[in-house]
Amino acid sequence: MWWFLIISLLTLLYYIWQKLGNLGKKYPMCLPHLPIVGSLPYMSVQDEAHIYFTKLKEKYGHIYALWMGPSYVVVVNQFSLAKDMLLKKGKDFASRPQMVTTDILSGSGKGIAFSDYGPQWRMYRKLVQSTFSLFRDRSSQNFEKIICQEANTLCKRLANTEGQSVDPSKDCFLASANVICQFCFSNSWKQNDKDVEIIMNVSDAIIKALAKNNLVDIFPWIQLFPNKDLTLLKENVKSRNELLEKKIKIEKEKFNKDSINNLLDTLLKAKMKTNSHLSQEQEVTDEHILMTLGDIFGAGVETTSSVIKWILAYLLHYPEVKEKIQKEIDQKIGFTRTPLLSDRNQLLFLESTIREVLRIRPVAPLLIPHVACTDSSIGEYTIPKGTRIYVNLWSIHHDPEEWDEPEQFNPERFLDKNKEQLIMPTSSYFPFGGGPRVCVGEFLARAELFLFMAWVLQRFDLEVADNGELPSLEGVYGVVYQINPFKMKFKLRKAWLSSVPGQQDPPPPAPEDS
Ligand code: 3NQ
Repeated sequence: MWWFLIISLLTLLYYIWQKLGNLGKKYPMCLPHLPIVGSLPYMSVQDEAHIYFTKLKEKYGHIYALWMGPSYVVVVNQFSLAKDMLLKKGKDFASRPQMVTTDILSGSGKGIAFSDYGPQWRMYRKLVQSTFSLFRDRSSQNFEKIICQEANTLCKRLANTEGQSVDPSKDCFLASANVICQFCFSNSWKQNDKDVEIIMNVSDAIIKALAKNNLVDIFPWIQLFPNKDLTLLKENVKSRNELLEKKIKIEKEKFNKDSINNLLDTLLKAKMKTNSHLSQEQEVTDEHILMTLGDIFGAGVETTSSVIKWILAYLLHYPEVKEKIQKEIDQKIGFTRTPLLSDRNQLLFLESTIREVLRIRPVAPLLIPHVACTDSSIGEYTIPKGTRIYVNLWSIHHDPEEWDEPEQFNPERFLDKNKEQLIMPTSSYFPFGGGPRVCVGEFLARAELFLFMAWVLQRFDLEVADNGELPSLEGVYGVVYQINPFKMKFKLRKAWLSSVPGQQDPPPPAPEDS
């Protein structure tokens, strides 16, 4: 009896202490929740997460909390709160949740996309950023040259389709894969190289498996039971790792510490520098190298190729937008030369269309989840250490308080009234995230989207497939917000053909040495 009284008294005192400790602290409104299952019984499964979280805003406001099983989660639906969290207090929220699926993908938190915030993450992030700077600044083999070479090859492949109804996925994947392959290894695959076919299929399988496994990320103990989707994820990640290891083994032979030309070189040189006296954290291991390359390769290919397909789909739905872009290309560039990055401040309709696609169909509608690495706050709301945070980019990019008719595809919202200047109508726009975890490949992604589209639209008319079907604009939620497969036709423009009568495609001129 005495024990019961003592335990009851201690529990009461703890409860009072908790309440007193929270006096004056304001927490986001929380969905109803039960022990163990959390808020899940009260949540709808009809809509995809980003749509459902946006609908919940009507009842719970711009920021609210819920329990995903045992995990306390906060959803941020408004740009000023997102800005506070990502930019003003970026370091407080720069960690990542430890999840079963991303642990499988990242070798238990190695690499830079899913690894925890700290000295080791900062070291690898700096190594990647220094390599990006190398490709931006040097005159030979810089990003612009590499992308133009791949754009030229892409256009030749599309010309060979001779106006048949084709799925653009493989060509878009190969073009962006070769750009990131140059960045990682200073070489590229040929179109019929079997490995690139395998990588594409494995990548697709991983993305699909990740989408099916969200329950195990909420209840990790589920992995103790037979789970075919998790087995599939493990098998495909194993294949991805083997393919990458094979590539690394071949390219490693060319390593010369005095001539650093790509990301693998940068990582191998860093490994040479780290020796036994350095702490475990500072040591560069082969697995960290593998996972960092896996992150950059996967992010570089899947995001860019996905957005290119969204742009093609929207231009099929809005042919008048495509016409305006082509008219602008014909006026500003013509057919005597191929597009360059310096044309970005000339081709305003193309640039505004790219921005609008990134708004209306963000690559990561909920970004990659963040975690509070210390007790902090978002706006006036207290956020305890360990809270998982979803930044609802979908809600932010479709906020009717910030965007005029947000559901409408309207690239000209990014142009001034005279259509002569690019503008940003609101700050409610984070297509590449923000803060310490901002997309490390933003510059490359924007350059690829612009150049690939400028080259394709200079040469081809885009037409719906022979079955007359337009692509679905619904999309499939996942680590990358992908478009459903579709077919279309690329037909060489008469204007292009008459400009180079009977000639082979002009080789891509060497862009101005920057
Ligand atoms: C990739 C494995 C590849 O086979 C499929 C695509 C994956 C999952 C990438 C992931 C890195 C990776 N393995 O480590 C990227 C990810 C999640 C895209 C998918 C990404 C991202 C970047 N910007 C916007 C959205 C997602 C960063 C890591």
